[in-house]
Amino acid sequence: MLLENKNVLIYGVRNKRSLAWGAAQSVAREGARLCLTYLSEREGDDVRKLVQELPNSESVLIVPCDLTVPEQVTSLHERIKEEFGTLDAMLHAVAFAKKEDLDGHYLDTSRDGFLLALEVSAFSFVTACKHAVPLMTNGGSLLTLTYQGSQRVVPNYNLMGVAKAALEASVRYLANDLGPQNIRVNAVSPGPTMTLSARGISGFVELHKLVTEKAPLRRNTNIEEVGDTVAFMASDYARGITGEILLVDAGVHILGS
Ligand code: IMJ
Repeated sequence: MLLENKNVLIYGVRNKRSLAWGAAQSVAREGARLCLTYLSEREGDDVRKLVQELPNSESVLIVPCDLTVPEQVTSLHERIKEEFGTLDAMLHAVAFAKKEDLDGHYLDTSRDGFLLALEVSAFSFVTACKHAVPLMTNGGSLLTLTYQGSQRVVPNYNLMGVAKAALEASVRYLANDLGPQNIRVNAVSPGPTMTLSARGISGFVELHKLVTEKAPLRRNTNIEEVGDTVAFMASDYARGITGEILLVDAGVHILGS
């Protein structure tokens, strides 16, 4: 088991299709002790139900936490310190932009929408890292999820592309800050995946179909393979990797058109 005796914190499980849920399953299977967070009480009920499917479900810590509310982040980490003592890995699978900012022209982005998307999708990773670091006394692995729309123009990704560019640059600066403490900082970048965050986005279904036809592996990315990559990146097998944006996209990124 890759993660035996390791403690892992995961933000962003919402339902069984969540990339964070794929990660929770892989990480639990590899023997880690888990803490999962949720936003609202309703989502808390859903997460508690999902967790029953995990091995050792009774030892999973489930705590409410909105990364934009400092007191909630502080009390989450107090709980983790009490229950786990230390932390070995953290996955941040959190993003939000207003629906109106994921359509039409990027030129029409409002100041409010911009600040919200960058706060929730990029600065929240800095917050999560800042709080995790004091518990990573034996080194650690800090992880986030990104998307290739940060580097290339993808129809309608718009403001999220800009937020993910800030997130990816944060990964590099944080990796440089924390390397001396043997804390690695990386992002996993999945191809288009059928999650709640992607369905309902205009053009998503068409893009999904195009990937099935053109991707070197002739299929889309699934949450299980992204989860296994997260487990690897959290483990000591990835001990030489930091500051990296790792694409897990069935090969789509190598294509020219
Ligand atoms: C999102 C928008 C436009 C194109 C998109 C996506 N493509 C993909 C996504 C091609 C794969 C999904 N993605 C990578 C995201 O980061 C999604 C973030 C997101 C989604 C929503 C939908 C509902 C809402 N706000 C959101 N904020 C961020 O209200």
